[in-house]
Amino acid sequence: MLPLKRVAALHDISGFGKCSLTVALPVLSAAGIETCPVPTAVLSTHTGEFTGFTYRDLTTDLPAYIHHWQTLGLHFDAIYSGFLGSKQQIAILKDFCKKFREENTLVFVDPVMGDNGKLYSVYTPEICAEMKQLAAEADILVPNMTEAAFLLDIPYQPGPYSKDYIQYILTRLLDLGAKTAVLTGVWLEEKHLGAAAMSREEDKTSYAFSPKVSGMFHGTGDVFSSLLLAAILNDCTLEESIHIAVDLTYDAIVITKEIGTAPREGVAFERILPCLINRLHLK
Ligand code: PXL
Repeated sequence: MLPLKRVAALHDISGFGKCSLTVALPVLSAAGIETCPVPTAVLSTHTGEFTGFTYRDLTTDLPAYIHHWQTLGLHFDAIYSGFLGSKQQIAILKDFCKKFREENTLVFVDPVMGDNGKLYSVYTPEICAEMKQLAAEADILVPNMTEAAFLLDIPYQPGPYSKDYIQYILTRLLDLGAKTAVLTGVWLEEKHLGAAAMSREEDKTSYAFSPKVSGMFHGTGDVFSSLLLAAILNDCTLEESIHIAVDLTYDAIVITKEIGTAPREGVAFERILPCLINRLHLK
């Protein structure tokens, strides 16, 4: 029997609204991957479309937490980062990579900062600057179009995009230092939305699209990234992985619309976990 692959997931945990760790843990576990959380903050809900949420920053707990893991000599196949609420937390993640990155450890960075051309309320230009440095160290960097604009210091374009523009953004993300860039929120025409990927190893751009569903659904970025990492760690190619992540994120959104829950409550990714297992041939 092959041993389980193991991921260290550095994200917040938001009690309600399905994002970050409440998505990463079940998605990666369903994909047969051992997932070890490093909770960066505990919130009662995520910060989008909710007010009055509680926010317990765990920054000061992290050095001892991480030191304990070092004493255990843990090995990770991937280090997965998402929402990081402060400059110090990004610095801690960089230090985590220094301590735990081995030759084959995949550093997967979802530079969660904003959406629809705007930064999330807790993000400052200072945090963005730190995020840029983290992006440079990523093996796989997964920004949406807003995050790419902030990382590259260019104005946000709402779309539709030309293939030339998408290739330009992807090339600039690789120039930042990332080895592979996967861009989400890509649309070339009104009816389809998806992702595009470019890697230093291959001289091509891959695209994956699904029908566009109207409305803004919270946490879809986290669902997409967790599915993408799940596929990559199950040895799918980059192109197969973006197709799996786009298709299943779309399915989760369609199911959520059918159920009729409020968009801020997150998407019903729970219903697509059996499909993920099928697509990864894990049965
Ligand atoms: O979905 C990204 C995310 C993660 N964690 C927290 C958030 C958000 C986006 O708003 O607020 C706490």
